[in-house]
Amino acid sequence: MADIKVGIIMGSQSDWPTMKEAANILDELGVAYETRIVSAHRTPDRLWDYGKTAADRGLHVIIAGAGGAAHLPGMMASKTRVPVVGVPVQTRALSGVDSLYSIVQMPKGFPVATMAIGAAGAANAGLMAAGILATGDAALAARLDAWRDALAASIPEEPTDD
Ligand code: RP5
Repeated sequence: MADIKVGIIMGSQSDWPTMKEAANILDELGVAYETRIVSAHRTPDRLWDYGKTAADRGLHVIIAGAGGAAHLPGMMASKTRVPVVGVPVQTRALSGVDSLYSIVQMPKGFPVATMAIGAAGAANAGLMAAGILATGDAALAARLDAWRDALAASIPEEPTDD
């Protein structure tokens, strides 16, 4: 089994199309990860077990996405010292502002590194996790630098009408 240092967790199957953006980035960068559905409300015991065992299982970063009353990232941060990167999933009723506010306003002592709402936030969560791991992994650091350089190179200097 690959040495898995990143956990991608989400409150529901319905979050996966968003959270897959984080997984795609990690795939591009050659970072192994696990994926789990862990709902703060529907499967609280699963949340507790995941948080309780995360550090001992060798996880270095947890990417946690949820929508609406998005308590998963914050509760996970309460249960483990493993850094939690929160992704506010875009909801239909309130466009994800509810998710954002639920995740970002953590009390002092239990931080969640909160990303943007939706797909861009999930992709950035993947990049954030890779950046954290890259501080102790020179090969990954080189791959991440190359990824960033390629993105910069893909941006045209001038706009066109097409
Ligand atoms: C949250 O409720 C999940 O993270 C999801 O974003 C939202 C809706 O879940 P489903 O009703 O689609 O399962 O807990």
